[in-house]
Amino acid sequence: MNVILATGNPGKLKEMESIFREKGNLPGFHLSTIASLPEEIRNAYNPVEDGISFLENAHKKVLALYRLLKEENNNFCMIAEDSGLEVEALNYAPGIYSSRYGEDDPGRISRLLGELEGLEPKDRKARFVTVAAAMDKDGNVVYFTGKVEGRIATEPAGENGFGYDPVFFHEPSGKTFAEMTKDEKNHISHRYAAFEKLILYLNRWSVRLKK
Ligand code: ITT
Repeated sequence: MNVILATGNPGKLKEMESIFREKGNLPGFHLSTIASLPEEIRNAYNPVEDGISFLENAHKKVLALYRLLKEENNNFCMIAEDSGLEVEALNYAPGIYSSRYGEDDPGRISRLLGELEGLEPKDRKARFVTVAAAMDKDGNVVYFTGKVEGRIATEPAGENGFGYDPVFFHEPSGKTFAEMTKDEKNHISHRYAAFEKLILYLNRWSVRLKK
């Protein structure tokens, strides 16, 4: 079975691939990305993220690819995720709008820091959330959620990761996600928590397929 990771975000893709490399012992499964699909499918893959929850948007992403691939005779499983940052003091914004909160990562971070200006650490609580979805060739879909708690730092620190990582301070580690190595982040992140469960499910699925 061809397991296709569907995301247009290179930071997410790197993390998803490395979680799959570590955990994805999936006999009979071949991991690939939308980059390996024929050009016309790649170009046509443009899910509209107008859902009102992470789950709905994750569903829209796998469904968009399913619609493009369902005529193919191959056995495949599509995997996508919707994720974002929820800040308590901002009524859980930017949430599902995290990628649209500003023009680019520096713009999004500076807007966030501006909104929280003057707030003490205890009032800067935030969490990253991921909802990962897997859909098979018959349109069956499963979802897994992962979260990680932290707070928004007063200024960016670190060069690693992507998105809001430079301002997401993880209390137990004493550093921001951008100050962590790839491996450190990948073992505590919201994405890891969701994909760990999803991969466990795929493993059980592959065992059943072999019976
Ligand atoms: P795809 O939909 O193509 O997967 P996207 O970037 O549009 O890519 P989302 O709609 O799920 O993805 O938006 C998620 C945004 O939340 C992402 O662009 C970042 O700004 C932020 N985000 C999610 N996970 C993050 C992480 O681990 N570190 C930092 N920022 C993150």
